[in-house]
Amino acid sequence: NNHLTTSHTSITASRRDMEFEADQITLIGELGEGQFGKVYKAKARFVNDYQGSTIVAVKTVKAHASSEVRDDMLKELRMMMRLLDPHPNVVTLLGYCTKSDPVMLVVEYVPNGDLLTFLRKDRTTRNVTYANLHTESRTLQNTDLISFAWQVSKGMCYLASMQCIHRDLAARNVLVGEHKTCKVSDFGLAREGPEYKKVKDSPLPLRWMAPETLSIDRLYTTKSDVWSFGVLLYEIVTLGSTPYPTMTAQQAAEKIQRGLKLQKPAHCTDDLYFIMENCWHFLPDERPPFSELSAALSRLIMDEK
Ligand code: ACK
Repeated sequence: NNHLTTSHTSITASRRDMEFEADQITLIGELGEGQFGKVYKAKARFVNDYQGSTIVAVKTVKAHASSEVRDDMLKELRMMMRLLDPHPNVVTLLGYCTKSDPVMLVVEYVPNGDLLTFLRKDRTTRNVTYANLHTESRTLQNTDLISFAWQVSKGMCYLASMQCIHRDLAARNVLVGEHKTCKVSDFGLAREGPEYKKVKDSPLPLRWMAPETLSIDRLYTTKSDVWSFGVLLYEIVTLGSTPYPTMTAQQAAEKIQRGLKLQKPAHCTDDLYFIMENCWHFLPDERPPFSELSAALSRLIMDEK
């Protein structure tokens, strides 16, 4: 077993050969700026015993990152290592390189960028910040949109079954692969255990957060992920609108704690809004599990056909 230790984190790999040597990885180009630092497209040799090279995505930590940021990345790594069976709707960890500085996290390359940008690209009109452009969509059909939602719910079913709370589920953290596959990504905020209390003060995705995670206790559960999933559904039907567009994030947060819910977007069907609304029950226990959301969404897909 590979064993990796820092001052705060210790990781034990149950899959062998996940540690890459730095010379097995050749960076090709930059994909963008992630939560911890740059994300690169890279070539890796010997991924999963495949004798050749495979295109991968490599996440690195900023050169001057604090030890806290480094630890967060190692936590993300530890979280991902617990997800032993690859799931088609979750970005798969292929390995890591902890001997290098910066530390590198090697994940499956997902070619079509994040879902938020993907949805917005499909709008016919530019510079629209708040409108439901569903019917003016260029190429995405209704079934595509519901399929995105269904796929994310499947990925979340898997994460929930592994006791993984994502804590930052949003369209920007879903990646789009070949054939419009959706993969849940960015476990940066993900923490182990059925419940996790937040201690640190870092920027928070307020518009996506459930009331109980905004309260002083900041209690995260799979049911707070369900709330965020409802907001993600809103992002999908509106082709990437920002939730609570007329408010600042702070204003939205205050109102969410007092019971505010997103209104039904124009062109959103009653069936789909019903699913969203269910995610926004004030009491976490009243929100459906991901398995139920998944079943409801697959019924909608059947109805479309
Ligand atoms: O929208 P994007 O192209 O998709 O820009 C962001 C950027 O890196 C910072 O997060 C991209 N990205 C992140 N993870 C991956 C991945 N596994 N495969 C491909 N692109 C990725 C993301």
